[in-house]
Amino acid sequence: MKFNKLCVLGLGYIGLPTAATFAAHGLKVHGVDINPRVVDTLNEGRIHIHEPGLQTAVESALRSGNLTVSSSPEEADAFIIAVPTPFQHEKFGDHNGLRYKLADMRAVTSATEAILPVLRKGNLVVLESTSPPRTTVELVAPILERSNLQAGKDFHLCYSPERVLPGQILRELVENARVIGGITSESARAGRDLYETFVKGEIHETDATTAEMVKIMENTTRDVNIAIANEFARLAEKFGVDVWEAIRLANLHPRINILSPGPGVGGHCISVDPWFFVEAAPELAQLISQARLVNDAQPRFVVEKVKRAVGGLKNKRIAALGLAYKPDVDDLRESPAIEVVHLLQDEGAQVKAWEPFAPDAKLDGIKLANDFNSAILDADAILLLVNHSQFRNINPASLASTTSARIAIDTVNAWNVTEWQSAGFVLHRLGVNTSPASNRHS
Ligand code: SAJ
Repeated sequence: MKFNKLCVLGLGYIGLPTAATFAAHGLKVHGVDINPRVVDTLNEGRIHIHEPGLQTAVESALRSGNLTVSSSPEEADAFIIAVPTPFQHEKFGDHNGLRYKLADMRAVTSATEAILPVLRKGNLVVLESTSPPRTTVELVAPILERSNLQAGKDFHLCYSPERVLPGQILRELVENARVIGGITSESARAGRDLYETFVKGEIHETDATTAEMVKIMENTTRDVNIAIANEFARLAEKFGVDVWEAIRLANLHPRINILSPGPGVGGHCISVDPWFFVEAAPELAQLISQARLVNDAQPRFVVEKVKRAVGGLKNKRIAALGLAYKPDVDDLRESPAIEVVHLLQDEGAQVKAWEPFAPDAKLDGIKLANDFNSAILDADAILLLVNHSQFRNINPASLASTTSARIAIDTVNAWNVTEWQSAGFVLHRLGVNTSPASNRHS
């Protein structure tokens, strides 16, 4: 199938890079976002998110005339839906006392409805948003069929998950393998024809529900693996072991690859997607829900550690470094670092937070420091929550003269104990408890 014009609904972390990449490969792309601020920003040639290389890619797509942006869809050969599927914040499910989160599918529903007036015979529609199993068949197809066109017969319909890593989106969009699930094999074939425009990785055709499950399985596996790393950190603290050293040694085994503990699991993917399985089949997703609970409890574990390190939290001044959900990105969604700050404040600590990638972020109940120096100046303790390169590269010897703090707490294994100690700091690390008696035989 040949495509000349594409309409991309949702111009966020996935939709915008996808739109720009298709435009760079010669397609006419019309990008749609319901947020007028996003549309205005793009039409002024700027972007509203931080992603390496994206500003340049979008600028040249706009300049070439291949990319246009507005708030409503236009007729096209193909439509890609790349809108968020967060979880609901007010409503929860319940299974034998297990409170689980529910997917909020409103954006997928309204984006699909927005296509209806412009859907034509022979079109291809692709859902990219991570969605609970059977969404393409049971939610998207019935909405599109209100057009009196039949999915799989009059138009093609696919589910194709995005699997790119924030921070490396433009490269991974092109290089990663891609799974394309069609509601018929002809639909999958049409999906392949579209993505072959730029995808250099292998393209695998399958059915739509398998493709949905593949995506959630990937992120669930990562979540479970991080949960066990976090549990190892807790166990290591109990036994007086350095978890980072233990993980390093265990990972020398050819079939073991333990991930890194940290302050918890955030972002809009891994902390959300496993709940889609739990919601769909709570009685079957027991390990999955337990892993979610372990990771969600990690900010509390960090706060207890800080409390011990500084001797109680009431009125203690804590400089919290990093609020993003992971290193070197500006994305604050579902960030465990933010949860840590809230919990510290609930216990009476005075927190000055600093996030270099989002210095102007507006966060409910959290006051951001004006800059790094004012965050640390009169602190009692410095708490590292995100392994941003610029924090990892801090020189403790120079830092010592710019802060009153002599206690530092590292939750991401970024700082070297010897260097920090020589600079006059007591460094506490997640997954390491220096107080139990030495484990070494003398
Ligand atoms: N984290 C740890 N320890 C680790 C690795 C990560 O605590 O060893 C934490 C991070 O700090 C962060 C969270 O987990 O808070 C998630 O970060 P991530 O880098 O693992 O993943 P995301 O959410 O940025 O991107 C994931 C990727 N999925 C997989 O690696 C299976 C990406 O490929 C997907 O495209 C993306 O989800 C998505 O959009 O679903």
